[in-house]
Amino acid sequence: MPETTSPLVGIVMGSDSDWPKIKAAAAALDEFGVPYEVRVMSAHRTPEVVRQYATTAASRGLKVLVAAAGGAAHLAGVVASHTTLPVIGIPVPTDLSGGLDSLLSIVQMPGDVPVATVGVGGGGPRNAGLLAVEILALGDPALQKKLAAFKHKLTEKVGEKDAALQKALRNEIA
Ligand code: RP5
Repeated sequence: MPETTSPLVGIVMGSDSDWPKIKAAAAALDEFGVPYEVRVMSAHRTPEVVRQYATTAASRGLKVLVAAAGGAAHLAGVVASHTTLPVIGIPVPTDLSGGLDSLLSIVQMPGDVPVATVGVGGGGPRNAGLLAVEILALGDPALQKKLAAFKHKLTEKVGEKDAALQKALRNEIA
């Protein structure tokens, strides 16, 4: 994590048990050199801490909030209710249908209180980090350039995989 600049992204999670499942979000921010902070707080166990954090986030210079929780996952929604900053929700996988409970708790927000929800597991947490980077890049040409290079690399990588597959298929047929 970059330590010299103040954090632009706040990552909060309902429990420390969530961290191993969502740390790809932080890794994506690291990849782009975006400073962030990580906190554990719970909509149910520490509601006052959550309220304090969300209401002061913008004045502390944070620009995007990422909130991860599992099960009755109300953290992202509660954070969003207390701030005008964009909030990205990460549903944490659980034993109930792989985390369908988390997903529905986060994605089914009432109108007027948006939470941008990423997928459960897989590329979800990484996408949360990347989405935060994209939001920040709107006002940061240098970050925008890094994102363009990232997209270009993706195209190259998939192109290489396609070429390798075509070659393997030709060899199978021959
Ligand atoms: C949620 O409850 C947390 O986000 C976590 O996913 C889940 C279980 O928390 P622990 O019992 O492991 O602390 O609020």
